[in-house]
Amino acid sequence: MKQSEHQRWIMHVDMDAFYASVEILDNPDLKGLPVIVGGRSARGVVSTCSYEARKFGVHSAMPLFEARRLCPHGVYLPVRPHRYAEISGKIMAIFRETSPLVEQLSIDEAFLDLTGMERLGGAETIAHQVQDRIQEELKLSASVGLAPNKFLAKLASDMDKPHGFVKITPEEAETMLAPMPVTKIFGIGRSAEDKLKQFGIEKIGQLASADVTILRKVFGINAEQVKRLARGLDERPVVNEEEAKSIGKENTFDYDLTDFESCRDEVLDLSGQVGWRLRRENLAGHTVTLKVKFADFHTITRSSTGDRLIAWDEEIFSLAEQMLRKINVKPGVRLLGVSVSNLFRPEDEPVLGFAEDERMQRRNRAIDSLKSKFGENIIKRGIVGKNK
Ligand code: TTP
Ligand code: MG
Repeated sequence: MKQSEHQRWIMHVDMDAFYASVEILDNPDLKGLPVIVGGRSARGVVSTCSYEARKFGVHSAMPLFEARRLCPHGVYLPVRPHRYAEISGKIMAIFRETSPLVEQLSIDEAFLDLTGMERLGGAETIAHQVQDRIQEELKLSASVGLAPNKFLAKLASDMDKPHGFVKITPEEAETMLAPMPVTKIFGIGRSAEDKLKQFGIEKIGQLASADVTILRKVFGINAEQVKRLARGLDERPVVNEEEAKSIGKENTFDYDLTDFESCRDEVLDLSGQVGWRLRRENLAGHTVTLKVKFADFHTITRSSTGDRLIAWDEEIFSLAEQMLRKINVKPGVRLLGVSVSNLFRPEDEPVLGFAEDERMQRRNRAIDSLKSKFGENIIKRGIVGKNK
């Protein structure tokens, strides 16, 4: 197959032991000690820990009591989300000074598109400069991956942690991927792994040369894309936040939800909140996205794009619910999110008046006026006829 038209260079940066590193930054006496950050919520799990603590087997999402058993001499600290967000802002500012195309993935990681920066020294030099600036200006350690696309760049940043710098060239990508387990491909979770195993596919190399008809049985319409990833090919662009603008709401639960009904109730409530925000800003969108974070932090998103503009609670909910129905929530859901993207600002009311159901419009308007008078929490939408 032909090589993609032009050579891109994508950088992925991921901070090392982020929360723990910030705690050590603010209290240098902790340097070199096993520092475990977590707690403060009802769940009592480890958020993250320093690399010294990882030697004892402590890791993210582990119950704190287990961490204390493995590492009784560790320094246990509560999370300070505002402080981490503040530092995260400074890191992202360095990225934005470096490239006009920055896509933040989470509090401590982002993609930067460094394509076409030869005049500024080339992608590799710039990537080193970013890593050095984080170290010198913020006194924090980051790991860097530099590669022709997002998939490889993210893989690379994780290959030599902490303070790694791994570059993958287009030529070496396929050979390097071949012996890796299929789960290294983002989106291949345990269930896909099990199904692939039934076809004798365990390594990325086998995936790359597998028959597409077999892959369709596991990945459906995404089969071709998975096969391309397995060959180290990925065309997804780095997307700036403004372009990715969406209106959404998520909710993290104190206890994992394990049944469809509870999840549906939450999705209904979230849909109402998102709908209200959309209408308040006089926006409507084409795409509804459902985000599900499971108890083990594995996160999936499902999107559904309609051909007409969506702004009413019921329409958002109906699409979100359809997507939820296809997801197995039994392993435990810790977070649900609903968002609407592909936003447009209808010029005037009639454009929004596409909904056939007059009653639905009246109901939404009535709720909106209550919410704007008394605040967002005055009404929580629920399934009619369900006993709580
Ligand atoms: P990660 O980048 O996954 O982890 P890390 O930065 O602590 O360590 P690494 O060097 O392996 O990248 O997550 C970033 C932060 O997100 C982490 O510092 C704390 C938070 N987090 C949680 O609160 N719970 C979790 O289960 C995970 C994985 C992360
Ligand atoms: Mg990190």
